[in-house]
Amino acid sequence: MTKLQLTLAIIKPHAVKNPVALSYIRNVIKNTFIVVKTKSISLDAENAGKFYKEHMGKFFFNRLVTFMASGKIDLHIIGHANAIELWRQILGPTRVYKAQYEDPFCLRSMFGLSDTRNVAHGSDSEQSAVREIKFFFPDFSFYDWHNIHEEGYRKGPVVFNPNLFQHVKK
Ligand code: 3AN
Repeated sequence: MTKLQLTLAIIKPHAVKNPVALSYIRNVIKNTFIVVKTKSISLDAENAGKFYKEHMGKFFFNRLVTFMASGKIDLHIIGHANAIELWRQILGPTRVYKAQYEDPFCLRSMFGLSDTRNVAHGSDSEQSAVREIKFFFPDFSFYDWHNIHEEGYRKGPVVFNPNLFQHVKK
């Protein structure tokens, strides 16, 4: 069986505030991926700017940073053999109108409000996933993940703990 790849999923503020969207998205996540870590935080504008630093200077940067600092966000480290690509596929295209036209049942089509308020984030490469997971989970050890935990999650048995919103080894 292929090793579990990790990616970072971020549920953005407007989706966290919408109970229908949130429960739908959470069900998709927990039924499709191994949820390794979950936390809920409020991001300030300074840290939102650091997280999205590659977009600094773009016309939507201030809008994006203000939005990401406007309410709680949910962070999930999720695992799957093809986690990065699969989560981005479930999200759909970045731009919501394009998503609605091309892929009406993706999360961004169903719950996206605009190109900024486009439901959720997914890392776009292994390198971004490592950077982004370290950004939000500085204590997460990739060494321990690869050498101690990954095999147990992959081979199981694991159970889902709804209070933690995480899978745990039995
Ligand atoms: P993705 O999140 O699909 O990887 P990126 O990395 O190009 O897309 O953009 C990061 C975030 O910036 C998007 N999730 C979205 O919130 C915002 N964004 C991207 N393009 C636009 C745009 N044209 N107008 C407004 N916001 C945008």
